[in-house]
Parts: sequence; C-alpha cells; structure tokens
Amino acid sequence: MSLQETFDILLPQIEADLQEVTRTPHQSLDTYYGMLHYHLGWVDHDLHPVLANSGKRLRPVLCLLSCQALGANLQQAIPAASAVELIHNFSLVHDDIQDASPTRRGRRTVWDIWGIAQGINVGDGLFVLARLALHRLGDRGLSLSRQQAATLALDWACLALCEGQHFDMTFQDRLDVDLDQYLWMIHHKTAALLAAATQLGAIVATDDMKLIRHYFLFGENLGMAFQIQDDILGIWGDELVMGKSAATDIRDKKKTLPVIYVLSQADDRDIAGQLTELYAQPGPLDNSGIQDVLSILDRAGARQYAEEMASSYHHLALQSLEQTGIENVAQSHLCELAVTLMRRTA
Ligand code: GRG
Repeated sequence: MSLQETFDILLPQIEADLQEVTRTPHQSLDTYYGMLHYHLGWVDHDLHPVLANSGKRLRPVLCLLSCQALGANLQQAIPAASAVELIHNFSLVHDDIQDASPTRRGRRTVWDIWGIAQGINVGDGLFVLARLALHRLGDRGLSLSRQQAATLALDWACLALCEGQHFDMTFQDRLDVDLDQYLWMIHHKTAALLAAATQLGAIVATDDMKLIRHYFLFGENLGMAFQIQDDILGIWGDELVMGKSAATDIRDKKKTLPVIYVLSQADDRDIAGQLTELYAQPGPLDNSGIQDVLSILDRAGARQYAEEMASSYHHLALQSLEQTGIENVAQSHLCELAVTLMRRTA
C-alpha cells in the first residue's frame, strides 16, 4: 500500500473522530461550535458546509502510524490522534491573534471574522476538547498507567508550546538572538508537539520505554526539520501554495533561521550590520526593505545554510526510526512521510 493510499484511509477516520469530538451539543450553541468548525475547515464564515483547506493533519497521521508500526491496532490511538490535532489547532487560533494574522490556510482567521475575544474563546474550547478527546483512551481498552503516561506527555508538550511561544514573541524585539536560543525556541514551539504525536502513538502500543523514546526522538527531530523548512517557506515559499503572502516573515522581521544566521555572522560584520540596520528601524518593512533583506540573505547563503540544517535534523529523525529495529509497512510510511515533508512547498 502506498503512503497516499494510507492517507486516503486514515484522513476520513481522523476527520470523523474530530467531528464527533467537536459535535455541537445543543442547537443554541450552533454559532460557537460553528466558529470551531470554521477553523477546522468544515464550514464557511456563514457557517454553511464547505470543503476548505483543513491543514495537513500531519500530527494525527504521525500518531496513528507510530502506533501501527509497533504492531497495535491504530483504532486504539484515535483519541490521541484527535487530541494532538486539536491542540495544534488551538495553538494556531491563538497564534493568529498574537501575530495579528488576517489569513491562515488561505482563509480569514477566526479572530479577523469574529473578533479577538471570540477568537480566544474558540481557542480555549479547542484546548479543552483536546483533553476530553484524550480521556477517551480508556474507552478503547487502554490501561490506566498508559492513559496517565499519555496525559502527561500531552500536558508537557502543551507547556513546552507556551514556553516556546513566549520566547518567539520576545525575540521579535531583539536583534541579539543566537542560534542556540533559536533552536531552543523552535524545539519548544514546534518540535515538542510533533514529538508528543509520535510518543503518544507509541505509548498506546507499548510499555517499552526505549521504543517509546525512539519514536519520541523521531517526532522531535522531524519537528525541528519541519520548523526550519517552515522558516524557509515563510521567506521563499510560493504565495498561492502557502495560502498567505510571500515574505511576510521578512516584512514582520521574524527571527527565523536564515535571518539569525546572517545576524550572527561575526566574520562578516558588513553583511550582519546591513541587516541589523534594516531590522532596527521601527515598524514592518516596506517592499524595498523586503527586497534589500532578500538580497542580503542571498549574498550570505542563508537559504543554503537553513536547508543544510533542516536536512541534518531530518537525518537524525530517520536514524531514530532505524534504531527501533522495526520493519513493516507503517514504519516505511513514517520514513516516506519524513522524506515527503522535506520536499513540501506549503
Ligand atoms: C498548547 C497550552 C498551549 C498553548 C499554545 C499559541 C501557542 C501556545 C503556541 C503557538 C505555537 C505555534 C503556532 C507553532 C507553529 C507550529 C507550526 C509549524 C505550525 C504549522 O503547522 P502545519 O504546517 O499546519 O502542520 P497545518 O495548517 O498543516 O495544520
């Protein structure tokens, strides 16, 4: 079975469970749940059914495949798969507010349509629904100790997300962010939840701590590579494919890896100085400022540097999978998915 065929089987199951978990409990709550459903890509902003971009559903797929690779029935991991996806979507709804982003996945963001107060409330609902989704692991016959391990794994990842987001926000006002600080930030903001996704799949399937650790590290390293790739796409990605304007990360002076690389070029003070000067100006950059930054990044070889860094985390991820010693179809799909993600354009 190909990876695409596996996606075609898994995605409807993930979608059905997400719909079940976020079902409107009473007609009087149609508007509130409608906002959640809007973000999840199932209705338009008048709350009419629509087939919109719901995102890649990468985390639940990673969770289910990790469970299956360890020989368990992936149905048992569905509550965990939904939980990670809902946490991810919760964090996106709040991130859009914090970043004042008007678009996500090619559509207006929740706060842009219904306002910040409602947006916060939609995010909060998604967060609680994620935890409620996870609590259903017991209904699928999972032992109490594995349920507890799963809850802890998700909670630690949520805390890491908040910590990473905190640093990401503080970085916006700083020009002295170094590589280690950047790596710590993306580890928490992004890699922690991908690590939790694969870890949760493994926890559902086994008590073997070593194996669980290998799957955790697979998700973690993949998450690092994934975020660096996101940084690259945020600067050089295709506007239409990405669903948001190109180079917005430059306009907003985000401290992404290519930028940090140039700012930390102690041996080329000229190029670092030029970028510092542009980034020290107040407010977002205008088009000519964006072009100047792009040309500096180009001259410094910043894209190549970031691509090499993404590729080294990608190799570490594949190494973690190899160390499990497991060979089966689900395991090959995990490898293939990792390779596909490195070639993604959105
Ligand atoms: C979890 C308690 C708790 C708080 C969250 C807001 C916040 C604190 C964290 C923000 C974290 C964040 C937005 C990280 C970005 C991660 C990332 C690379 C998102 C894009 O992921 P994709 O490409 O998205 O998988 P799709 O659209 O495919 O779902």
